[in-house]
Amino acid sequence: MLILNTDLEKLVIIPTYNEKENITSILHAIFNLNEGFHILVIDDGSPDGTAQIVKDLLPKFSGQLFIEERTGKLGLGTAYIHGFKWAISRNYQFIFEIDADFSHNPKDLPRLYHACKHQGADVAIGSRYTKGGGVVNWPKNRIALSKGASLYTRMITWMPVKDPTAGFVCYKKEVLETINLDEIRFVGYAFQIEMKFAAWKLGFKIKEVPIIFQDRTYGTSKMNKGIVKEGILGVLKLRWHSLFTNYRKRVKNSEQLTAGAKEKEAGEVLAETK
Ligand SMILES: Nc1nc2c(ncn2[C@@H]2O[C@H](COP(=O)(O)OP(=O)(O)OP(=O)(O)O)[C@@H](O)[C@H]2O)c(=O)[nH]1
Ligand SMILES: [Mg+2]
Repeated sequence: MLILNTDLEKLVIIPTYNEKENITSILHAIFNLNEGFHILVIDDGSPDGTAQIVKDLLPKFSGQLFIEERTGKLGLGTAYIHGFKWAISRNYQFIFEIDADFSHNPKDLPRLYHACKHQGADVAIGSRYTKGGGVVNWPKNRIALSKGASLYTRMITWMPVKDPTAGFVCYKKEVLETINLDEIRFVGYAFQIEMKFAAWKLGFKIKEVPIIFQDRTYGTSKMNKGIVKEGILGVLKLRWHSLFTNYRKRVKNSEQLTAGAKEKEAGEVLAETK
């Protein structure tokens, strides 16, 4: 594995499972921003050949596009953990999560970056439920599930984040280095919730940037009952651990303690700015 020592700036991680209808367009949409985003695709052996499509594009986007292939569908959470470690080892300063299915508009990536780079955020969340955010085209039952999950998470954890299940996020490298990624074990919604919860508990500043979320037009959803169940139980587990065990200690990376986060109390959620 080649490890570069120079500081690289922005890496967008896209986890994929059967996204052949979306992958080419999402890669082009991000590169066409011309904002210097690099992209790492984490493909879990998609039977529809998503990985091959990416590999065919590698020469065209040499030095900006990368792929990591895993052998089976191991889940969104572990795909991101794999990508986070990859990004840290190459010294990327800002690391983004985005879905492949255009539910998140790539044009919003620079706004998430701006929040972290210039507005004091350590974590910027592309938020559907903050002022100015929204959801279009989603079936009513999905909106109800998502809003219900947000409310439930807030009630149980007291984390003041309006869209805790959001999968459109920018993390400063320091956040991902400080969290012990091996202790994050959830896979679906619960993974997204736990990453934010861990960052907040470790004292990092979170900012919600309003975005409009769209239902996917192409390909199929990988959402299932197991993911919902994991979310419901996972949130309870987080609360339990934070009340009765030393959650901060468990989730903090003991090898890479950063002075800044070391003694902080729970982080703040920054006020919305235009
Ligand atoms: N590598 C990898 N990627 C996955 C896995 N499951 C889902 N993904 C990807 O994660 C992203 C989000 O998955 P979606 O199926 O869109 O899940 P969702 O957004 O909760 O569901 P919908 O809103 O119904 O689309 C997409 O880019 C998927 O291809 C997985 O097990 N491994
Ligand atoms: Mg989706």
